[in-house]
Amino acid sequence: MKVRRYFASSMRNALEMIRQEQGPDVLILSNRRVEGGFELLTAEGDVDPKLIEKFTPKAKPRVQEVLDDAEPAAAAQARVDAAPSPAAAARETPVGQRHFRDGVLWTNQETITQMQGELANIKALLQQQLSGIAWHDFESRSPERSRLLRLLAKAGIAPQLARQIVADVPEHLDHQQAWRRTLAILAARLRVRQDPVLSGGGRFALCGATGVGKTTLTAKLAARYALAHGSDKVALISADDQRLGAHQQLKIFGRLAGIAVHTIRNLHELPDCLSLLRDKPLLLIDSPGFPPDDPRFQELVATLGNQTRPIPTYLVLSATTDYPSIARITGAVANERLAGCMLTKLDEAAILGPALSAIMESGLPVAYMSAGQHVPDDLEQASAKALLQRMLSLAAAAPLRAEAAVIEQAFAI
Ligand SMILES: Nc1nc2c(ncn2[C@@H]2O[C@H](COP(=O)(O)OP(=O)(O)O)[C@@H](O)[C@H]2O)c(=O)[nH]1
Ligand SMILES: [Mg+2]
Repeated sequence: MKVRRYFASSMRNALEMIRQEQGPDVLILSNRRVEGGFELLTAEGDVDPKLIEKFTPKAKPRVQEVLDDAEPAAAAQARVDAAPSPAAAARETPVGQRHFRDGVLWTNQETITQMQGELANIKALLQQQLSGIAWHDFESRSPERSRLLRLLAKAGIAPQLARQIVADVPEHLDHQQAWRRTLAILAARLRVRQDPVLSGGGRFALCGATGVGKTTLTAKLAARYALAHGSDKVALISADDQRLGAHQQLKIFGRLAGIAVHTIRNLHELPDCLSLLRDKPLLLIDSPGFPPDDPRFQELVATLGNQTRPIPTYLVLSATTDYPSIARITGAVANERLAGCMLTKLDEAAILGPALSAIMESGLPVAYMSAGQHVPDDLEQASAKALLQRMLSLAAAAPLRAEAAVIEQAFAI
């Protein structure tokens, strides 16, 4: 075995030199800071097994892994820099930090990954225990509020939001009063936009994820308006160039209802189409569904909002979507100018708190809601009272009590 010495001005350069000369599979025996740079010792040729055992308990460190560990440069370089020379170690390193023993940088990726995993487990365990302790403490100090918290959790209200809501309920109220106050706070947070489309007409667009019911809702709104004012007073634009047969879906409806349907292949065609249909008292734009993190989703919403006369755009949300998914959708368009949202599939949802929580947190007013597939019958103006009543009757019918673990999330750190 041959031990080779490398010297470079920085740790990164030294590692790069080693990699170029010896390839990625090399045993690094030690590293240390010396005057003017870093010195690394590597083993070449047949390596003494005892040496391997001493320096690499699990696997051979690879240069690439060392480089990986060196990223992000600032953090890891600081660690590398902190690695003392053998002589200096005893003098300079406080006892608690002597993990770089004898100036050796432990670069074994497997060991680091294992340690990271264990630390993450300990962290999760601590967080869980602390939130449990906080919850039990809260329960003994504020029994009424904790009772309210359980009720909200059973309805599916997101734990953190539930905690904010009960914090606004005064302590001295009896249970009936406290519950009424809780519902009043929920009703105030659940904003509603009164009949924006059907009452006065105008130009509107519907956007949202795939399959939430955008096209069905577009058809329902168009049919309702046509019934009240005549089918020639409304036109539809199908901008869904993504889903197979999407244009066709709306065209068939248009033929049946006697409503004009125009299709566009991309958003560049929108301004011309809008100007063609400028005399229609109601113009509805149906759009393709995108996953929330798809840049085309934001682009679509931004394009609709950036027209010469911005088009009020409504986010269509399905009540059957779970809280993290729906919060991800509302989060993706949080910075866009949306006029509000519409909530579909209320008939299919077994719990309503998750969707309502995400809506309340987004601040988007609800304009319409639908609880069925029938065009145009299954469409109603949104009402906070009706939504909350539905949420509570679903909660009452739910077979399970809210799990303590769910409520403890309200106290998660
Ligand atoms: N149960 C129920 N189904 C709905 C509702 N709204 C839409 N749907 C159905 O959901 C499916 C997808 O609807 P669609 O309008 O094509 O969704 P889009 O991809 O967002 O345009 C269709 O089968 C609709 O009939 C609703 O309120 N309740
Ligand atoms: Mg559609």
